[in-house]
Amino acid sequence: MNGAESLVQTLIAAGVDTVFANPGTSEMHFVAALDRIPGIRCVLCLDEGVVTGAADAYWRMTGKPAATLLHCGPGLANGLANLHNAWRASSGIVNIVGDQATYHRPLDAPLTADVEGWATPVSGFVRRCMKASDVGRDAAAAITAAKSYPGKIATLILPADTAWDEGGAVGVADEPEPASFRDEAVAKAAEILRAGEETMLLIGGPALMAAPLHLAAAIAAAFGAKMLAPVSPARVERGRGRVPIARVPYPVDMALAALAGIKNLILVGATAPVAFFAYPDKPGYLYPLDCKVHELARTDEDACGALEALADVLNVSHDPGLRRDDDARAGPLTGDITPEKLARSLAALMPEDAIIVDEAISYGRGFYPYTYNAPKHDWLQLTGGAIGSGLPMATGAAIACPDRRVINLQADGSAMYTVQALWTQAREKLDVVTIILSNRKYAILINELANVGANPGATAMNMLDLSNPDIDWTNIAEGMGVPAARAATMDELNQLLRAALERDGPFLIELLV
Ligand SMILES: Cc1ncc(C[n+]2csc(CCOP(=O)(O)OP(=O)(O)O)c2C)c(N)n1
Repeated sequence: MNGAESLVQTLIAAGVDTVFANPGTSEMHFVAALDRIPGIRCVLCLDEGVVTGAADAYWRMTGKPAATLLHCGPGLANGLANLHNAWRASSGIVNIVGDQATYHRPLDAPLTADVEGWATPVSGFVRRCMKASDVGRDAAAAITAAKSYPGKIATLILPADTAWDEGGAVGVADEPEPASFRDEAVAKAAEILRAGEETMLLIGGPALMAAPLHLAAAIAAAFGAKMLAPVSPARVERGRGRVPIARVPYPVDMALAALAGIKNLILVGATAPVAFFAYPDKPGYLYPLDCKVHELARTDEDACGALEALADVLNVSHDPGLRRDDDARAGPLTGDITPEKLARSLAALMPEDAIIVDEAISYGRGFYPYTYNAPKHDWLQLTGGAIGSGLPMATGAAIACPDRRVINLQADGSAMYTVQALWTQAREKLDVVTIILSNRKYAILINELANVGANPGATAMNMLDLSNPDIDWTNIAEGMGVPAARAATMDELNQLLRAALERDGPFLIELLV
């Protein structure tokens, strides 16, 4: 057995059965081992940003790490922005980077780079294999790290000779212990809630799954507390029968208003809310100056367990009786396209158990409330602000959940970063409907110019304009094997969306907004 074969066997033994790949020469023995040993689905992606974004969503939907296959430092570097988003989402990924052979590295050949230096800021684990006989052990350590709560990016650097040399041995990954929570934090949260001051629970991470969210809502209702989710959560289970939770608004003034008057902020698997950026004369923290912040569970602690314990201490029943089954699906709507109508039509037409991948940026700000009563679904978002995650995440979510429909609400500017994902969707015949919100500009940045107090002229506005030439989305999609059509009214959209959700494979709708 060579080192590469021991790597593949170690992955399979630990249940890692999907690799998102963009290989090069130094990974050829890994590629050959994946070919010889059945058990891993290999998904070719035509840019590393697609690889890493897909692996991120795969974890978010399965709680199981996928592996990546990246080529040397520059391949990793191409994937860094979506690794940043995955790191912000606390996603577990076995991030495998092939590299120069150990004895070739000192020669400083052109692709030699500081792989560790690029990997470290987004990784919870970085290790370079030094000989074939260690590859299985190192891979097992990486898998264990990737699975450790709440999920980590574990970068394993695989020099070519450690892959091709004989002497490989299969490693055994651990199933890491679940994280714990602190009893004293639970007692303190109980005390705060009982005291009856204005209190808010900020719910993040795995506590945004349906069951813990119901429990949090029951606690909040029993003690008159408010609840919010962070501005960009990794995954929320929502829709009919589930707790409708709003997010901290993105615009600073709206966020300050949402948290005004709060005396106690209890963090449940979330961090204290801060503005995305600094703006002249606006605060960075989004809660009032006299508000005390308490960590019921840090992001690396078991937030769901902490909620269970808090409910026990407070004697709160697990059924909050808060379900909104009023079936207010006011749609699909017709006429001109507006964000509200789009969200309502989506709520009316989406099937049960859909996965919404939201990189709608400015156009999607208001989608959330209009989809509370949609059939139950998952909502995945851009977590780290590094745009270009939507199409890759839709791809990874569809690989993760082949029985579910994925709907990608996708701003056009962001889509252009990783548009190659469409090709993978076509090749893998994934049930993804992409709705391109084609406003032909960087609309959010036009607002931001005003927010920072800048006074734009023609040069500035030209840098935020995506027309001249207009991007032809239907041709782009079709050129990569994804059938596509354009909609300029709600009626056209409804018709296309209905049809797209009934057919097999991917479809793209360019929505002229
Ligand atoms: C990797 C990365 N590059 C650049 C930016 C800066 N940026 C933020 S939003 C944006 C434009 C988004 O445009 P689009 O996706 O069309 O959405 P819209 O603003 O029109 O809603 C840019 C370039 C970023 N956030 N991340």
